[in-house]
Amino acid sequence: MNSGEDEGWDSAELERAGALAADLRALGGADSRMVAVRAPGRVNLIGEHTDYSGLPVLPAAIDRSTIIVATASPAREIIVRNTDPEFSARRFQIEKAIPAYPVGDWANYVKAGIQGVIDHFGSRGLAETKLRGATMIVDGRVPVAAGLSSSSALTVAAALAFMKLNGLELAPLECAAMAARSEWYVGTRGGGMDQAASLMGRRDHGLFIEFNPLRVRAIQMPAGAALVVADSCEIADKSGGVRTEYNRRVVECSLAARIIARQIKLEGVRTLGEVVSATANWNAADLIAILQAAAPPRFAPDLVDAARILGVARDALVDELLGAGAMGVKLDPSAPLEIFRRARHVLTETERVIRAAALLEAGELEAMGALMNASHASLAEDFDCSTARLDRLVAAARKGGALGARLTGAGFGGSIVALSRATGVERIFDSIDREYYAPLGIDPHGKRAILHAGAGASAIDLAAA
Ligand code: NG1
Repeated sequence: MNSGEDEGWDSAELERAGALAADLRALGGADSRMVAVRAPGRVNLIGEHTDYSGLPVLPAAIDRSTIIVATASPAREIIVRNTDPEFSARRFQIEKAIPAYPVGDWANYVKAGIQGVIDHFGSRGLAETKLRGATMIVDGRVPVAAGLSSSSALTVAAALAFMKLNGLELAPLECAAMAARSEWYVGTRGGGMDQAASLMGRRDHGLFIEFNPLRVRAIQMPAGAALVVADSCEIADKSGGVRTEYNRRVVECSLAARIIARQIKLEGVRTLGEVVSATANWNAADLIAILQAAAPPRFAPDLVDAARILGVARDALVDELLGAGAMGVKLDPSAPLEIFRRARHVLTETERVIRAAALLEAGELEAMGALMNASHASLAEDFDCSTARLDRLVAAARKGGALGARLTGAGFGGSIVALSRATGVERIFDSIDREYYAPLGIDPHGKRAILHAGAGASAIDLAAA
């Protein structure tokens, strides 16, 4: 999070903020203090479905942002409007535990950001009754449901706006850790990649992000490299079936970690990341072989067999893995829990991420592209989160000369990212227009673009009058 005046803001964003401020003033009641926050979306270069295992990722913040302009209000409530008429205005009270709107409501991400601030500062002794309310206008320009993290951009922007109006500050890494957890509010057990990328982005840099503790190393994008993002226009609806699929994978990865840990006599392990950090000179092949020798490749979702193999009581395992109440994970009772293939993806992907960081640093674009291709294959075959359409789009990008292409984000729809030389972008566009968009009758305009790595979120003061 940058707080310097205009830091990270381009002129178009400052103009957007100015227009939102005028709208807010026109609504009346603008307090003497008005703030503007920008929070970017992100594209993930490589390291997919590794963050919630506490394993590294390599995304970049993008030059598409959500902006919130907000003013403090004396009432202890949040009034939030959206410039997109599809999202109607919402009003809610600031409480210790803010009740969520029905699943799928856009403003749950605003609530998530604000609840995260209430929890974080509440645990440090600041009562929520001391927090001021706000009137906010949101203007989101990160494509929605496209795998570019519009949800985290909104969560981060809401949290920062609320903090800034209340005079609260956090170091960027602390803020990223807070925001990562706050998005659990909407029911997805995500890792911290999106929020960290949105907060810690750096212009023209990829971000090698490690977890527990959160660490970020910015890596300069090689000169002459271009990142092409193309939207499959297949909606990855994170509030519907995709959430169930996503959360199931979180459970599958944790089960795999527990089984490996039991074999190699590690206590208290919950994630593959903990297995990796406790194993000197680890490599994916060895850990996968241990898993394969210890357990069948899949378990029934009732967890009876899994508990037996782990030597624990089934009820305790259910509680630990699925949680309870509204935040509890619901498993599809007809879908087995895939342990072996999920772990194979996560562990080999981790090796790819570590190599990719070194390759990006060395400007080795061909080799980096090959890793992106391998990542996509692993996501499709082992993680089962690609779709026929994503596969076609990836193939079309490669046919157009991309050095590498893969789905980006959670998958099940959404976007792909392709690595190219700047000079090769037009050929990639031609290929995906011809091979993917034209047969589907989709106008490609605005659906595929070059994205630039951009600066992380920041908040600035605006004059209220
Ligand atoms: P998107 O693509 O924003 O749904 C999700 C998670 C990430 C990460 C990726 C898969 C959230 C907010 N984001 O991203 O943490 O796990 O999937 O790599 O849950």
